[in-house]
Amino acid sequence: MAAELSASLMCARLDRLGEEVVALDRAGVDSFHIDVMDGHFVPNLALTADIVAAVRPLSRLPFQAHLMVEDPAAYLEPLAQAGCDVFIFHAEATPYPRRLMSQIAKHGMRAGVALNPATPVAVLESVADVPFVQIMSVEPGFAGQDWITTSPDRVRAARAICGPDASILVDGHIDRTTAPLLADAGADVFVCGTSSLFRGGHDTAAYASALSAMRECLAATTTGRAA
Ligand code: S6P
Ligand code: MG
Repeated sequence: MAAELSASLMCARLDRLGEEVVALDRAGVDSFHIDVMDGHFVPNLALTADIVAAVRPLSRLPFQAHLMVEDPAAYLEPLAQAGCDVFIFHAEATPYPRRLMSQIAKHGMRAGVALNPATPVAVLESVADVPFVQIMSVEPGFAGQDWITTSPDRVRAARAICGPDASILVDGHIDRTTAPLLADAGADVFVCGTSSLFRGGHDTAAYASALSAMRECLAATTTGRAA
């Protein structure tokens, strides 16, 4: 299975987000990662459904929304209307994950469940047939943080619970050092932010070069799962 490299749009140049989406699409990203925050679940604010709607016509690639909010259900309608394909909520934000997953499906989106670093991976056992899991490898809320070194162990545990067909996304300080460790543990979707994709220039050539470096390091992983 090929690794999916997802561009974290909150790390792009926000003063010209449309141009950034076009450049990233041309450079070969596989999807866009949209961080949505409410200032309560995490002490920050980020992107919104209106911003997604504004740039959505510029790419046919999947848009995945990562909901760092206290009431994810309130964002279903606006994000579905804006054109999001994947809706990833935090397990810590709802006591009724199955109900929310069914609401996400009714809105035509694929559901994903995200776990904060302090949340036991075993909570996934109580949500049957989780098709898409996101393991945070930093505390949510901010880009540019150091990664949490137990993250590969958490990915391994999630893979054991969710099985070979689930998608396991990792988010937080994904770079050429951390991505192979996470891939070997069973991750196959990698959020690329300031640690990998947005380190140099903000144009198609710079992004293509950063993506190629990421694919090269993932191709060398031992499991071959994400190569
Ligand atoms: C963090 C957010 C992430 C970041 C991304 C940044 O709360 O969920 O999606 O945007 O992880 O990447 P980096 O390489 O700066 O950690
Ligand atoms: Mg995120």
